[in-house]
Amino acid sequence: MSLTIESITSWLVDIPTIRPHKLSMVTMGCQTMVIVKMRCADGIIGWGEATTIGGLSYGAESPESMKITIDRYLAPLIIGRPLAGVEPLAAAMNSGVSGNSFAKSALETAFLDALGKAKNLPVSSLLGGARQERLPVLWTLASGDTDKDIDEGFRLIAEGRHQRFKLKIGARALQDDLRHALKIKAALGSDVDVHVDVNQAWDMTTALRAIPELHAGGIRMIEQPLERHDLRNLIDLSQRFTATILADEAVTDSQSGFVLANGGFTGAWALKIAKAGGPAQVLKLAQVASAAGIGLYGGTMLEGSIGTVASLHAWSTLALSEGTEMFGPLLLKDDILTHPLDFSEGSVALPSGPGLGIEIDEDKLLHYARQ
Ligand code: MUC
Ligand code: MG
Repeated sequence: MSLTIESITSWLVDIPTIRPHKLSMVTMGCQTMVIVKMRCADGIIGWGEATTIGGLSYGAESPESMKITIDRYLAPLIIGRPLAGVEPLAAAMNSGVSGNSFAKSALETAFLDALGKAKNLPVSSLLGGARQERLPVLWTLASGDTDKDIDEGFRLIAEGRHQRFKLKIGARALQDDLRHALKIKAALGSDVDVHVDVNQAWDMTTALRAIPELHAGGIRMIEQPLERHDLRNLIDLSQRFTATILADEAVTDSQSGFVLANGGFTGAWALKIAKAGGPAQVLKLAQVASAAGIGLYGGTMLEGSIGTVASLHAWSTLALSEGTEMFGPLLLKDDILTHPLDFSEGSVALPSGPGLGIEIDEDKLLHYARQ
């Protein structure tokens, strides 16, 4: 069987968030997803998604640049190629386009979806096989208001939806951030795991002051406290404190992971398919982590359902010491799937059908697509 890729179409899809989502560098009121449809021979369709956070505030690719990269540069490199393994696809994309891992991730996802449908296998089987059918999912409390965050946390616990939370800090003065995080942790209680994500907002002096206070207040894990290139100090923090240091912006793919591991980093890594170039590429970073004894966390770029499911297929093949944050679709007011994902009791079910195992509502996709 030699099915080929026949065409690639992409759309910019804007869906509002259910409430403002406040990070250290941006407040989001809407998420923009680049949705990719890959048509292959025999009518097989693969879907993919490239998504970032806050335009250009998180990464070096904007939604608009991802669409142009896909349409003008990546699609011509892969149209006409066979639906075979992902490595020749990655080699073809890398031969003509450097960087741009977010755009490449959408195409690797669409390719895996199509290949899985052609072989009647779920994407997790193409990636090594699922070890788990449900994955744990935390929720981020990031309304920007301490009391609203506490109410939201209690509501989600009462509804049985999440038992674990992440807080976004770094936008305010340190004392205000400490008060905010410690008040939420104290209110939710000792049974509820809470970690903070600083999104690069601190320098080393601030981190040395803040981490012991947060840890003493029961906050077990500190995500990306320092600027992404400050690897020397990130390694130092990971060795100095018993609180787990979770690297996010500082670790993207297997090469950057190797540099951190080789330097003696001892914490955990937030894996994201977009940072690595796709669900297959990110597993190379996971291999570096397991060889180096570094913990793993299934990270989100606040993707919609396609990017979330693509990540879940990859995470299902791993032992994730720190769980996942794959709640992206729940932050959005609407979904482009015909059947939304099954989130309950602090977990999400891995779809089991061929490919990604999801069906797209194309009318809804076109409704939210930019003209
Ligand atoms: C990030 O930096 O981790 C993931 C969850 C969330 O609330 O924000 C993102 C980005
Ligand atoms: Mg983060």
